[in-house]
Amino acid sequence: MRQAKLYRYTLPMDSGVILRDTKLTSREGWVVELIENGKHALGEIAPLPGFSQESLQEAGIQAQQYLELWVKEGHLDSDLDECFPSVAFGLSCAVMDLANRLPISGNYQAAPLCSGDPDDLLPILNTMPGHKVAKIKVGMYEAIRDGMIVSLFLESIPDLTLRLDANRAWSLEKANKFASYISPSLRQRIAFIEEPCKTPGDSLSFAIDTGIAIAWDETLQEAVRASDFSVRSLTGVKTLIMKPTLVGSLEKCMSLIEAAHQHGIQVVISSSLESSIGLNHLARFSQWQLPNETPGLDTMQLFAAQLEVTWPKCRLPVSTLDEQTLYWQS
Ligand code: OSB
Ligand code: MG
Repeated sequence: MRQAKLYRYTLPMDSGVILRDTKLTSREGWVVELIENGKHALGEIAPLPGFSQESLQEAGIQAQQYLELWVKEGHLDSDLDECFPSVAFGLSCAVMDLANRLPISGNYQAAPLCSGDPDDLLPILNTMPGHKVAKIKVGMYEAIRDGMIVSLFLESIPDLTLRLDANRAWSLEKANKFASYISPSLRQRIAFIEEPCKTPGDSLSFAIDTGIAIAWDETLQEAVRASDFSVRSLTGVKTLIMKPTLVGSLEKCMSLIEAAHQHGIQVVISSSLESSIGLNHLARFSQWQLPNETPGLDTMQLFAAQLEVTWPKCRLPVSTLDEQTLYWQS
């Protein structure tokens, strides 16, 4: 006996979440539920506005087609990665979980994300056990101010490692200006800066000129959309930021991770603002495939509610799937 359900959810966001210049007041997406022989598994399909190419509606229609096939045949016949990335991700999570192929234990160790006032980070860092690593968004204010803040953090907390994310904000000149405020002896405690410059070429020049390691986020997303993509084209960086909702199925993510490691590139699993359902799958996937890498999943704090399952230590109210819209069921 097989059954499938497709829920459509809407969750309120914390006030002031800005995504590519647009305020995000709520997050919308789909949750698939697979039921077979009394066992249930969930998967989240949540295209991210401004990042995903597919719309919420397109993803839902495609998900329903694949679910109809699954109920009839018991498997997802064709190659999942012919689906939209968000659909391939969500369906693969549900299918893998149902088959007990996605190990239960997750990596919930967070690199606390600071996108506003860096002073908010200090109390969090002071209570962090073990290795201190945090992520700061830069490029939103003056490059000089960013440089001074990063330098201050590294100087005042000697066991701190920082991940930075500039989201392609700077010209090569501005990026170098930023770096000039960070003394060379502090630079190796910047684990990486994601996409410092407007173009990948300038980001590579920045890395060579400053000795600060860089990571691809947007560049990886653009590359996987191309049909003739190869990880070889991404060399020159230390790290790839992998957001599975924007990449595709867990199987596709695994083959990319393997190819990246063969080229000596690290991979960090990161969120695309999934609800607590997708976020838990990402934590489990990261622990399974990248047991020594802290994932970039500190995004529950951007929401005003969790969905159906809880995220460790998160005190936000939990909205159940019953409270959401059951859009389709077999
Ligand atoms: O700027 O990298 C981004 C989440 C959704 C959309 C864009 C971004 C993010 C994150 C996720 O930063 C958290 C992380 O990568 O640590
Ligand atoms: Mg980024």
